[in-house]
Amino acid sequence: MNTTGPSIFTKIIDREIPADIVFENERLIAIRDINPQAPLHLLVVPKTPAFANVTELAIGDPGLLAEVVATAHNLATLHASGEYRLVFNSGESAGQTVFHVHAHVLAGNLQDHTLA
Ligand code: IU
Repeated sequence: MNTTGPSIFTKIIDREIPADIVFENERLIAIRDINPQAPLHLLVVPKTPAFANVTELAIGDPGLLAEVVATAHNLATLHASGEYRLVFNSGESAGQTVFHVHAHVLAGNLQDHTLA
């Protein structure tokens, strides 16, 4: 649970700060990462702030996690070849900086890239 006020993603969902939004429905939003680590680097973000990381999401709403994965596939197909890497940083020591669950969707010539 987020106890430090609205996350950067909630502010994007609420249109309080700008983002390049590539997909949105009632439950999810997808944006281009402002600091791309691959030719295609999207973030798929559940709108609810209830889950800080993928473990909480998997336990609390597995259907929503499945929707994140399906959306990642659809967007990688629309914006790249359809092949993609899905990354969930979980915890500060793993590189997580925003504690509102989000999937990194990376695509395009990733052979030389380390994990995002
Ligand atoms: P992380 O897994 O919590 O480290 O991912 C957070 C991502 O959010 C990171 O890749 C940032 O570049 C990205 N991001 C963004 O796309 N737009 C923003 O306004 C901010 C961060 I702040």
